Amino acid sequence: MVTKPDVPADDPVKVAEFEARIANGESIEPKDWMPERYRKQLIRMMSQHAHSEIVGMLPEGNWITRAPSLRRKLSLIAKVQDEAGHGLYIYCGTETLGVDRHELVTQLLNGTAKYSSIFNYPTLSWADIGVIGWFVDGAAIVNQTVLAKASYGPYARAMIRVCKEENFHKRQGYEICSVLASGTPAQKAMVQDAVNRWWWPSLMMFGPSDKDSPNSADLLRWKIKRFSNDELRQRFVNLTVPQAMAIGLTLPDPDLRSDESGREWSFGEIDWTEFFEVVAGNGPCNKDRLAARNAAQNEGAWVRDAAEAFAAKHRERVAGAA
Ligand code: BYC
Repeated sequence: MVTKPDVPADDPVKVAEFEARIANGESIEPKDWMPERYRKQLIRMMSQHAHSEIVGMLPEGNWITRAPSLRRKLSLIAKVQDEAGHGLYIYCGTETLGVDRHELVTQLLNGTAKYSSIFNYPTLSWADIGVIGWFVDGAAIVNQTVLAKASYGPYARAMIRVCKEENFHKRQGYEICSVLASGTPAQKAMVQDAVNRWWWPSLMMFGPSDKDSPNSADLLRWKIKRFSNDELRQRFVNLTVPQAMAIGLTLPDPDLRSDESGREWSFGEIDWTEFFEVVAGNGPCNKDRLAARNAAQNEGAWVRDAAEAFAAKHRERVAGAA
């Protein structure tokens, strides 16, 4: 793994004490001393995660008005609303590290922050909503169940709640897929097409392969991450292949093979050029996503102004009464 030497060194005695706490399995809390690099890594990763939840509302929100039944519409609205909650929750967690969320949101809006590559792909059919729940939330669960044991307390606690909700999301997605897969030939073709388009981008969600992951060394040493990108990707593949088989869908990888136990699946080469292009802002929907977030920010200005005016009046009233 390569490393990123971009933060000045901390007092070595304090670092040794901190690392002993980590080795001991202790939870690090906001007021505890922490190396500057630990803080920076957490702000980076948590803010990207919060942005992903917020941008992640867009591909699915696109289908709320076109859901095929009232029941599907209700569960999709609930899911998208949950993602907003996750984003706000994780922004709060990030603020415990001494950063202002406005700064983070500004970085998202001006295109200097990253968010998950997966949300730069379009949702072309109703089946995409099922596949997002099944693959994207499924991948999120694999990743975030482990993050629920991360060394930073506020992040770990946020992940416990988030994972409970992601489980519901995954089930609703898999159920949509299983209904379509056992439906008419046209429905089955629609869900197979969605699987074909979302499979490889879902594997990319876990990040670059371990040898190209500059942040993993820090994150694993400090037990923010507990498993590497490749280990979690493998876990996701092992869980998902049998689920696809159970509903009669195929995954678009001619190199998928199981070992003798039938539980460990090897898979083909990921197109890393595509991944890095999407992360660099050149995916199919990067520009649309940022435009939609900026439009929402501008259209919501009057709400923020009203809330601030209300808070100022309240402060005046309290000061007047004192
Ligand atoms: N997309 O050193 P690496 C959700 C960047 S939300 C874009 O391996 P790290 C959901 C990475 O940031 C899902 N960028 O990084 C929401 C780094 O760039 P910088 C989001 C990516 O942090 C709504 C560079 O590549 N989940 O589930 O060790 C609806 C090198 O990577 C991606 C989280 O955020 C990517 N896929 O590992 C439904 C979970 N991958 O910052 C569902 C928390 C990597 O050095 N995050 N990059 O410029 C993590 O677990 C880790 O940050 C990652 C990456 C595994 C994603």
